[in-house]
Amino acid sequence: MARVEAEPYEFEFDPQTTALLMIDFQRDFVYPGGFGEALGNDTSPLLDALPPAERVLKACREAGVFVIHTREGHRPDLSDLPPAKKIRGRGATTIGDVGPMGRILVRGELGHDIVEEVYPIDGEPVVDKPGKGAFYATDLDAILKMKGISKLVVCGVTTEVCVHTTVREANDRGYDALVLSDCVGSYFPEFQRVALEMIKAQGGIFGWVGDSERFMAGLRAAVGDATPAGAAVG
Ligand code: C5J
Repeated sequence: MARVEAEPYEFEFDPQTTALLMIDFQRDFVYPGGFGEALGNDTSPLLDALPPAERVLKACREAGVFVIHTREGHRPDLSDLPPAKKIRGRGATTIGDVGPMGRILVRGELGHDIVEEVYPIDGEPVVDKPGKGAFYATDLDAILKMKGISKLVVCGVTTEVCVHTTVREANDRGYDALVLSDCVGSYFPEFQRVALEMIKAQGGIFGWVGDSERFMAGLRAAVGDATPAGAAVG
């Protein structure tokens, strides 16, 4: 059993029944030129989450923790795009329109895919989701159940939107989720802070909040590792 210092209290997990959930680390959100920027946002806070998330991903792969990725996006014919989502924001460029990295949030386009830093490898399922929550209209729950997963360690973007929605959905389905504060990113620092506060409030009403270093220390202690404590993995 691994133990991670976290808030509101220690997060305990068995690496065999835990999954690392990497939420929507897509070019459309993280890089300039995508959907995030089309909505008027500065994407740099999301870029900051990438190096720690990359270290956690590497540590989980080395420890044999099951890794699963998600992408938000829609079919090329936009048949799964609610009209309300298409027009929300009244932007000049919206989902399905052509942007600098192809059609925005459309499956198969460059901008829709996951950034190189945390790109999936063989054996890591990628779940395509049309909504904010990763459980809505996807087979994520079925995959986790088949794997015997009961706990989630969560990285991704954006903190108060797809990460928060997914953690809430996971909580209602009986999963325990640990969100790593430095591995999630928001365009708005205030939303980042409050979103994390909300997860761990009231005794962990939606889950736990930790960080990459404390998580990797707990993982190392459980599975054994030649890497000295405190040293960066990777
Ligand atoms: C947003 C997401 N922010 N992945 N999507 O529209 O959080």
